[in-house]
Amino acid sequence: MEINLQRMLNDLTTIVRYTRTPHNGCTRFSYSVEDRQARDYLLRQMKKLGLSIKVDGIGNIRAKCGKEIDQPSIMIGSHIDTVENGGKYDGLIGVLTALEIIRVLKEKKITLRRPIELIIFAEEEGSNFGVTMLGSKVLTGKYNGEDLKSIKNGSGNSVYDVAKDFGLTVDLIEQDIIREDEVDAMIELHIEQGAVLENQNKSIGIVQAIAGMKTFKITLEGDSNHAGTTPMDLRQDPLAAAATIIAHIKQVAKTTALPTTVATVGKISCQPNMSNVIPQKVEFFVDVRDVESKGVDLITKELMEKVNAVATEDKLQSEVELIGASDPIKLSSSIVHKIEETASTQGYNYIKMNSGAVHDAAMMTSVADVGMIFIPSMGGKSHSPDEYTKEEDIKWGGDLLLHVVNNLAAKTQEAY
Ligand code: HGY
Ligand code: MN
Ligand code: MN
Repeated sequence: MEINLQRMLNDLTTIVRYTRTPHNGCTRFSYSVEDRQARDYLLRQMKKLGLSIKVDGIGNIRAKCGKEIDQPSIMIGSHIDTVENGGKYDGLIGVLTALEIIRVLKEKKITLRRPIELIIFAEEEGSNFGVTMLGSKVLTGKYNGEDLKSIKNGSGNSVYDVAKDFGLTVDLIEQDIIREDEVDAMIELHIEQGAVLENQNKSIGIVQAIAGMKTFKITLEGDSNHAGTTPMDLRQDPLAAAATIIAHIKQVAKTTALPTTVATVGKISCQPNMSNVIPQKVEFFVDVRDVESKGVDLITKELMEKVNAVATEDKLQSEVELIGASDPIKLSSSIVHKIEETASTQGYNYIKMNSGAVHDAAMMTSVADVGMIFIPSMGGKSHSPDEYTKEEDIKWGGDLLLHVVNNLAAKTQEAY
C-alpha cells in the first residue's frame, strides 16, 4: 500500500497557482482570495471522498472519515497559508499528504478502528496579524472571542472582523474548542525548513521537540527633524537606536545565549521614511526561539534592558509589546516510538531531531499525543521561493505517514 505521488503532485500544482505573487513564490494569506480558491478546491476533494466536514469559527477545516465517526480520531494535516513570497511546500505538503492517505484508504476499502481526521489549520504563519499558529491556538482554547477582537492587522482590522467578513461563524469559536475525547493522536508531516536532513543525507526526520518562541513588537518614538541642519548630538533618532538594539540582539544570540537560541528581526517600519528626514517613529518585530525556555528568557531580558538603555540615552519614548508566545514542546514519546518503529520496519533512512520552526502540532499537544515527520528541504531553504523538496522524499514521507496511521488506527480491513 502506498500513496499515489502523481495524484498528490497534481493537487500541489493546482494549489500553487493560488498565489498573489505568481512567478515570485507563494503568497496565500489566510482569509484572502487565494486562500478561498485553495479552500474551495480542497473542500471539493473532501466532498468527493464523502468526508464529514466542519469549518470552525476561525477557519480551521476538519474532515473525518471512518465507520465509528464519533470515536476519537487519528488526526493528520497542517496549514495552507504562507508567508509573503513563501515556498510551495511549507504546510501544504502536509495537508496534501493527509488528503492522499484518505484517498488510498478509501480505494483499498480499509476501514480503520479509529476515524481518520484531516485538519487544515487557519493562519498558522501569522502573516495577517503577526500571531503564529492562531488557528490551532483558537481550536485548543488558548485564545477566546475577546482576544480575537483585540488582535489587529496593520490596517487596524481585528481577527474577529476579518474572520466574519470571510463568512466564518467566529461568534461560535468557544463551541469549537476541541476536547481531548475527540482526538487520539495527531501527526503533522512537514518540510524540515532547515538543512539537517540534507547534510546528514537522511530522508526522514522524526521530531522529538518543537522550539518555543516569543514575538515582540518594539516601538521607538523620537523627534523628526531635518537631516542636514540637526547636529548629531541634538538628535532623537529612533532608527539609529533600533539599529543598535538589533545589532545587540544578534550578538547576544550568536555568542552568550545557548547554541540552540535564535533571534531575528525581519520586519521594520519607519515614519516618515524619507532619506533626508530624521525619523519620527520606528516599529520592528523581534522573533526569538529556542527548544530550551532559558534561551528565550535570556534574549527577552537582554532586549528589555537594551531598549531601556538606548531609549534613555537617545531621549526616545519606547514600548515593548509581547505579540505572541508558545513554549518549547516535547512531543509524545509513544508517538515518536510508533513512528520510529514503523520507519525502521520499512527500512527508512531516518534520524530523530528537533524543530527550530514552530508548528500547529505543538498547540495540539494539550489535547492529544502528537508526533511530527519531517522531509528534507533542499539547501535548507524555506519561507522563500527557492523552497524545494524532492519528489522521492515527498513519497517517502507520505508512505511512512500512511503506515503510521494504519498502525495507530489498528485497521480492520474489509478488503485490500
Ligand atoms: O515561523 C514558523 O516557524 C512557522 O513557519 N510559522
Ligand atoms: Mn509551516
Ligand atoms: Mn512557515
